Amino acid sequence: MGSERGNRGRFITFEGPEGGGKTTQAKRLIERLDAEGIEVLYTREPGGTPTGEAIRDILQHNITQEDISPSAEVLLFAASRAQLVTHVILPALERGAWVVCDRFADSTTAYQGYGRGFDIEQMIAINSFAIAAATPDLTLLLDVDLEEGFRRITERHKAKDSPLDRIELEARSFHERVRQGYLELAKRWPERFRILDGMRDADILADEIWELIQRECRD
Ligand code: T5A
Repeated sequence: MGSERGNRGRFITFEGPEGGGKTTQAKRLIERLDAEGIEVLYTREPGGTPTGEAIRDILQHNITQEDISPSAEVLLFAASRAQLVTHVILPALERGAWVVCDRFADSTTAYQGYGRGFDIEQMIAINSFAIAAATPDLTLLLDVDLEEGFRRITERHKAKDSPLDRIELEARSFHERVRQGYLELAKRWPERFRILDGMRDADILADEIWELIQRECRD
């Protein structure tokens, strides 16, 4: 994978349903890459730029206190993404740095497409407008069952004394469609998706991800 890309950095995304351990694994991967002396940047969606973080407050914390229409939701996620790609991801990749992104375009296809029921091809077209040349080299899908995922995020919210956010509060059937949707996307793009069992111990997963990175992303 690496040699075709010359000096461009590698772009790795973490995806999956709620509580799969994306942030935990993204941070572990960053530590290992850092220790190898690789310049690497962690970012997340929605967010990662001042505009993106403002959009995150609208989408997750309902700061406008206005009902967000489903189509506005799609476009706000896409706007946050376009900003992140232009100002953060592409400049980093072009100077040879690696980028690890906690959720990216596949989240819109999974959540707004499979979850909300928007046309899948339309979501993919909107994503491709927003991401331009920033297609991930590798997408790590942390698959987890809903009970375990929600047990984890509920505990995390309890520890931080924070409420579940707008999307976490969606019905169980919504989150089940999201999970299945991700598995469909992994079938559609087998060249970049790798499915990992997010139910397993975090240390074991971190080792498995590291092996995968060595095999698939290092020249
Ligand atoms: N969204 C996002 C859309 O609808 N469309 C889009 O286009 C985009 C980009 C973002 C929300 O926005 C939606 C999806 C989301 O609902 P967020 O706050 O950024 O939300 O958070 P998420 O990305 O959803 O992250 P999660 O809350 O799902 O958690 P993670 O990152 O999967 O899990 P993590 O690492 O934070 O771990 C959760 C807890 O579990 C423990 C951790 O210590 C932590 O307490 N844990 C484990 N426990 C046991 N075993 C393991 N293997 C564990 N790994 C982690």
